[in-house]
Amino acid sequence: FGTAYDPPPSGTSPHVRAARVLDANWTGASTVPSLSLYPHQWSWDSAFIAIGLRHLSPLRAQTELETLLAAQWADGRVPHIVFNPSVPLDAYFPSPDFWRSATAGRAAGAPRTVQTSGIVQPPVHALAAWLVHRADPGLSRSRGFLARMYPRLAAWHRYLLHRRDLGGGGLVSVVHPWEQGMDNSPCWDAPLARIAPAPAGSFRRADLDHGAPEDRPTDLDYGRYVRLAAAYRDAGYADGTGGAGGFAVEDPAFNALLIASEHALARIAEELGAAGTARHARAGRLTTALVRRLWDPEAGMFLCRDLRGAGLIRERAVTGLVPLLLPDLPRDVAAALVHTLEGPHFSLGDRTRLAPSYDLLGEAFDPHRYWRGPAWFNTNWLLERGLRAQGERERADALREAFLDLADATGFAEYADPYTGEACGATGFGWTAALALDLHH
Ligand code: 9YW
Repeated sequence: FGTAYDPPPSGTSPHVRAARVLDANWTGASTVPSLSLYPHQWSWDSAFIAIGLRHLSPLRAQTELETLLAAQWADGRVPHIVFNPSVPLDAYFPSPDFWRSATAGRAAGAPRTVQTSGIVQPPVHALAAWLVHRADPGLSRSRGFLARMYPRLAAWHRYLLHRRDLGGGGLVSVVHPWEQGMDNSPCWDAPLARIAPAPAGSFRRADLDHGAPEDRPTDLDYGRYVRLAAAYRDAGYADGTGGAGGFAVEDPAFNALLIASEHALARIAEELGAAGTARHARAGRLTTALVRRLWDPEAGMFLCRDLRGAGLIRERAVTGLVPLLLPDLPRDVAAALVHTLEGPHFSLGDRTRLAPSYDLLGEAFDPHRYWRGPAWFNTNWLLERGLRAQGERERADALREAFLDLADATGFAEYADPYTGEACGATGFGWTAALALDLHH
């Protein structure tokens, strides 16, 4: 932690420094998010990493996604972690012996040859596959990259749309905070409060061997994460009952990424000589559902919906700004999002140089604690893309500059204090380096 990353000798460029992080984290078939904290393959990390890797090695970028999708379950789910069998069990918690994918996930079609978790992460993969293809279409075609990826990506989206519409309103729900990817966001405080935590002594947090406790989720959070994951596992990872553990939330970023990926999948279909029309139309219907179910005009942003509780969760978090990514958002919605991004709650370009993960004025705001305030690089990359999609070129350029400065200055940190830019969490972090490379191009 912190010192684990040796700064390269001076004289190298930020581009070379970012490439070195990705080389160091490459295992031969995929890239770890962090050598110390996260020594396996993570689903949405790999998608972001492939988006950056395509500028260094289109072949490695294709392999990254192929390795992840090779661990797909027969029901279509793409697991949030693919475990590396050569990493000791106690290096990360929860380890394969907690998830027991091969046995507990048998009915859902977990793979036999590789061990995985049983929950999912945001579907950035079709978007990543399309961008990776475009980096070197010749190589992609000669390897049949898209032809092999397409059925898997289609099954992944089918799983989400058919098994995970727990609210019945056309959107996908997450059944665990780890699925949404912003683990301890204050958005989850209310839905998590209903979950009885697993006893503190029943598990051992490997993350605290590598991360400062004040930068990480609390033991109480972890107790609840463990309880929820164990309940889902013990129900055979079945989605029929809808959130076996009592947690079911419709999240703006998760659904916006699905929509962006559905548009990408339409382009992939067209590249393969099929029609993309039905997929574009489905993405349009999802966008309508997103606005209908999660847009809050008063907050000027999207909110999360708690399906087991009181409806919209009145916390402002960066997830609610990510739909900026969607070019077919209604104009007034897009304009309100830009306004909110620059207003007092996120203060982009004024008090903060990168958007914080959570409301600067929120009661739960903490500039160092994980997803409760710090600025993360993946969400800022999405916002940069969103500003560009909405024609906000100058704002996008400014965010791009701030991203590149801070990524390099922090040694490609996992996250940073949104006011001071101080590095938090791990350094030499995969998606930070990868997305910096992407923004260089
Ligand atoms: C965990 C790997 C993952 C990210 C998540 C982030 C964190 C903790 O690290 O999760 O133990 O899975 O919250 O978004 O994918 O970088």
